[in-house]
Amino acid sequence: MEQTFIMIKPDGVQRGLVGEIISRFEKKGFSLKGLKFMNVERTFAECHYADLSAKPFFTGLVDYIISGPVVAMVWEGKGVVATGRKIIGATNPLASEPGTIRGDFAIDIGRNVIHGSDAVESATKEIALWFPEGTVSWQSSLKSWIYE
Ligand code: DAT
Ligand code: MG
Repeated sequence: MEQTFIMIKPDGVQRGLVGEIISRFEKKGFSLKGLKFMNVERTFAECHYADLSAKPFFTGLVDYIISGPVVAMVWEGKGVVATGRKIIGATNPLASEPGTIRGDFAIDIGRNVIHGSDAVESATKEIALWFPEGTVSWQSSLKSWIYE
Protein backbone atom coordinates (compact mmCIF):
# COMPACT_ATOMS: atom_id res chain seq x y z
CA MET A 1 0.00 0.00 0.00
CA GLU A 2 1.25 3.48 -0.92
CA GLN A 3 2.53 5.91 1.71
CA THR A 4 3.14 9.66 1.70
CA PHE A 5 4.89 12.12 3.97
CA ILE A 6 2.74 15.01 5.23
CA MET A 7 4.01 17.84 7.42
CA ILE A 8 1.95 20.56 9.07
CA LYS A 9 4.24 23.59 8.90
CA PRO A 10 4.80 26.02 11.82
CA ASP A 11 1.99 28.35 10.69
CA GLY A 12 -0.48 25.45 10.60
CA VAL A 13 0.49 24.54 14.17
CA GLN A 14 0.37 28.15 15.41
CA ARG A 15 -3.02 28.70 13.79
CA GLY A 16 -4.58 25.67 15.45
CA LEU A 17 -5.12 23.71 12.25
CA VAL A 18 -3.59 20.40 13.39
CA GLY A 19 -6.91 18.72 14.22
CA GLU A 20 -8.63 20.03 11.08
CA ILE A 21 -5.84 18.79 8.81
CA ILE A 22 -5.57 15.36 10.43
CA SER A 23 -9.34 15.08 10.24
CA ARG A 24 -9.40 15.64 6.47
CA PHE A 25 -6.97 12.77 5.86
CA GLU A 26 -8.78 10.54 8.35
CA LYS A 27 -12.23 11.22 6.95
CA LYS A 28 -11.03 10.47 3.42
CA GLY A 29 -10.18 6.98 4.64
CA PHE A 30 -6.39 7.16 4.71
CA SER A 31 -4.55 5.50 7.60
CA LEU A 32 -2.16 7.26 9.95
CA LYS A 33 1.11 5.31 10.17
CA GLY A 34 3.44 7.82 11.84
CA LEU A 35 3.05 11.03 13.84
CA LYS A 36 5.61 13.28 15.54
CA PHE A 37 5.43 16.80 16.97
CA MET A 38 8.89 18.26 16.73
CA ASN A 39 11.23 21.16 16.10
CA VAL A 40 13.59 20.73 13.19
CA GLU A 41 17.15 22.00 12.95
CA ARG A 42 18.37 24.14 10.08
CA THR A 43 20.55 21.42 8.53
CA PHE A 44 17.63 18.98 8.66
CA ALA A 45 15.26 21.46 6.97
CA GLU A 46 17.94 22.16 4.33
CA CYS A 47 18.17 18.43 3.69
CA HIS A 48 14.37 18.09 3.36
CA TYR A 49 14.28 20.93 0.82
CA ALA A 50 17.67 20.09 -0.82
CA ASP A 51 16.11 20.06 -4.30
CA LEU A 52 15.23 23.76 -3.87
CA SER A 53 18.64 24.90 -2.55
CA ALA A 54 19.36 27.00 -5.67
CA LYS A 55 16.05 28.90 -5.44
CA PRO A 56 16.10 32.54 -4.27
CA PHE A 57 13.44 31.76 -1.63
CA PHE A 58 15.41 28.84 -0.13
CA THR A 59 16.79 30.66 2.95
CA GLY A 60 13.39 32.18 3.73
CA LEU A 61 11.76 28.77 3.31
CA VAL A 62 14.20 27.14 5.73
CA ASP A 63 13.83 30.03 8.23
CA TYR A 64 10.05 29.49 8.11
CA ILE A 65 10.20 25.71 8.60
CA ILE A 66 12.47 26.03 11.65
CA SER A 67 10.49 28.94 13.15
CA GLY A 68 8.32 26.68 15.32
CA PRO A 69 7.26 23.09 15.84
CA VAL A 70 5.86 21.02 12.99
CA VAL A 71 3.72 17.89 12.84
CA ALA A 72 5.37 15.16 10.76
CA MET A 73 3.13 12.35 9.56
CA VAL A 74 3.02 9.28 7.37
CA TRP A 75 -0.34 8.49 5.77
CA GLU A 76 -1.13 5.31 3.90
CA GLY A 77 -3.75 4.33 1.34
CA LYS A 78 -4.48 3.67 -2.32
CA GLY A 79 -3.21 6.63 -4.35
CA VAL A 80 -2.37 8.61 -1.21
CA VAL A 81 0.54 10.54 -2.78
CA ALA A 82 -1.44 12.11 -5.64
CA THR A 83 -4.69 12.38 -3.71
CA GLY A 84 -2.83 13.87 -0.74
CA ARG A 85 -1.57 16.60 -3.07
CA LYS A 86 -5.15 17.25 -4.20
CA ILE A 87 -6.35 17.49 -0.60
CA ILE A 88 -3.52 19.99 0.05
CA GLY A 89 -4.06 22.12 -3.08
CA ALA A 90 -1.75 24.13 -5.33
CA THR A 91 1.57 25.46 -3.98
CA ASN A 92 0.37 29.07 -4.21
CA PRO A 93 -2.69 29.27 -1.93
CA LEU A 94 -4.28 32.01 -4.01
CA ALA A 95 -4.38 29.48 -6.87
CA SER A 96 -5.57 26.59 -4.65
CA GLU A 97 -9.19 25.58 -5.11
CA PRO A 98 -11.61 26.19 -2.23
CA GLY A 99 -12.10 22.89 -0.44
CA THR A 100 -8.38 22.19 -0.42
CA ILE A 101 -6.35 22.83 2.74
CA ARG A 102 -4.31 25.66 1.21
CA GLY A 103 -7.39 26.99 -0.62
CA ASP A 104 -9.34 27.16 2.62
CA PHE A 105 -6.67 28.26 5.10
CA ALA A 106 -3.81 30.14 3.43
CA ILE A 107 -3.00 33.19 1.32
CA ASP A 108 0.79 33.56 0.85
CA ILE A 109 3.01 30.94 -0.83
CA GLY A 110 5.53 31.33 2.00
CA ARG A 111 2.85 30.53 4.62
CA ASN A 112 1.06 27.65 2.91
CA VAL A 113 0.43 25.58 6.06
CA ILE A 114 1.30 22.09 4.88
CA HIS A 115 3.77 19.94 2.94
CA GLY A 116 2.99 16.76 1.02
CA SER A 117 5.30 14.52 -1.01
CA ASP A 118 4.97 15.14 -4.76
CA ALA A 119 5.71 11.59 -6.00
CA VAL A 120 5.99 8.03 -4.70
CA GLU A 121 9.79 8.25 -5.02
CA SER A 122 10.09 11.49 -3.01
CA ALA A 123 7.64 10.08 -0.44
CA THR A 124 9.98 7.12 0.13
CA LYS A 125 12.95 9.48 0.57
CA GLU A 126 11.08 11.86 2.88
CA ILE A 127 9.67 9.07 5.07
CA ALA A 128 13.20 7.65 5.46
CA LEU A 129 14.51 11.12 6.40
CA TRP A 130 11.76 12.02 8.89
CA PHE A 131 11.06 8.56 10.31
CA PRO A 132 14.43 6.75 10.44
CA GLU A 133 13.03 4.78 13.42
CA GLY A 134 10.27 3.42 11.17
CA THR A 135 6.51 3.82 11.32
CA VAL A 136 3.69 2.03 13.14
CA SER A 137 2.48 -1.23 11.65
CA TRP A 138 -1.28 -1.62 12.09
CA GLN A 139 -4.42 -2.06 10.05
CA SER A 140 -7.67 -0.20 10.56
CA SER A 141 -10.66 -2.41 11.34
CA LEU A 142 -12.59 -0.18 8.90
CA LYS A 143 -10.51 -1.36 5.94
CA SER A 144 -13.24 -3.52 4.41
CA TRP A 145 -15.66 -0.56 4.66
CA ILE A 146 -13.28 1.70 2.74
CA TYR A 147 -11.85 -0.71 0.14
CA GLU A 148 -13.94 -3.19 -1.89
P1 DAT B 1 4.99 22.20 -2.75
O1 DAT B 1 5.11 22.53 -1.29
O2 DAT B 1 3.60 22.50 -3.27
O3 DAT B 1 5.45 20.81 -3.08
P2 DAT B 1 7.51 23.11 -3.89
O4 DAT B 1 8.04 21.76 -3.55
O5 DAT B 1 7.70 23.59 -5.28
O6 DAT B 1 5.94 23.21 -3.55
O7 DAT B 1 8.14 24.20 -2.93
C1 DAT B 1 8.29 23.93 -1.56
C2 DAT B 1 7.85 25.15 -0.79
O8 DAT B 1 8.68 26.25 -1.14
C3 DAT B 1 6.42 25.61 -1.08
O9 DAT B 1 5.47 24.91 -0.31
C4 DAT B 1 6.48 27.05 -0.72
C5 DAT B 1 7.90 27.44 -1.11
N1 DAT B 1 7.92 28.03 -2.45
C6 DAT B 1 7.78 27.38 -3.63
N2 DAT B 1 7.84 28.23 -4.67
C7 DAT B 1 8.02 29.46 -4.12
C8 DAT B 1 8.15 30.78 -4.66
N3 DAT B 1 8.10 30.99 -5.98
N4 DAT B 1 8.31 31.79 -3.80
C9 DAT B 1 8.36 31.59 -2.46
N5 DAT B 1 8.24 30.36 -1.88
C10 DAT B 1 8.07 29.33 -2.71
MG1 MG C 1 7.32 19.98 -2.97
